[in-house]
Amino acid sequence: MTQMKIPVVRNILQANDRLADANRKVFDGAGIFAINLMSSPGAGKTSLLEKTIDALAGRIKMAVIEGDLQSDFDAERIQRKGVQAVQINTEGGCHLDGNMIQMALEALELRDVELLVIENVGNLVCPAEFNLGEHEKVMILSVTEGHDKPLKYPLMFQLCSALLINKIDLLPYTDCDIDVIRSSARQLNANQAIFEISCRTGDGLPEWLDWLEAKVRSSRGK
Ligand SMILES: Nc1nc2c(ncn2[C@@H]2O[C@H](COP(=O)(O)OP(=O)(O)OP(=O)(O)O)[C@@H](O)[C@H]2O)c(=O)[nH]1
Ligand SMILES: [Mg+2]
Repeated sequence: MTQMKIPVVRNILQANDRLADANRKVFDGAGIFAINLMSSPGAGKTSLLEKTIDALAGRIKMAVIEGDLQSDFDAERIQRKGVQAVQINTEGGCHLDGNMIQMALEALELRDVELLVIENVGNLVCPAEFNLGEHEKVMILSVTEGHDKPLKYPLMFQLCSALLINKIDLLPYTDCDIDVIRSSARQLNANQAIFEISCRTGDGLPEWLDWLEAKVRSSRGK
């Protein structure tokens, strides 16, 4: 039997990087600071956005792209806060990619927007592999997920410039050791900013907001 040569698409990620570069040009051209917000399902991404929107109201104009397999629940939550939101449904896809963001940008009014947050699909693995053109990757780990997660799922921790440890109000009910999360995360990424927060009580949010505001302002100064 003669064997047919099988064509192999070698680098999906390379093609994605080209789209991400194009998105970055759009962000930079419009003076927008863009964040790719990632975590496991339910760690608190939309809750953090709701708190952040309230805190920055009147100071920084925001827009949000929401990524989910199905539903527009999260985009509705953002719109209820008075912020422009576009929902991407990946219909089974476990992460957002550059092409999806390119399409979502067409549906947004970018004028005057200073901060764009892209809430990725809830997943601790694949979203980290796909650049979207963002300026910073930010992640949340909630204490209910366990302190072993940085070393079990290292890539996201390696790539994110900020790690928010959320749901610290639940610490008394878990066996989570935050010092273990901190030291493992440091081992993976020595320069990462780490915040201990509760979106329920508001603890730790001022430090996160200072970090975020400083990033937006310094990107505008460039
Ligand atoms: N106790 C407690 N619950 C929280 C906290 N932050 C978020 N939650 C709850 O956790 C659940 C999930 O929060 P979401 O903000 O929807 O999480 P998400 O990461 O956006 O979820 P997906 O988009 O589905 O991946 C909700 O019931 C929130 O009320 C917190 O700091 N403490
Ligand atoms: Mg959400």
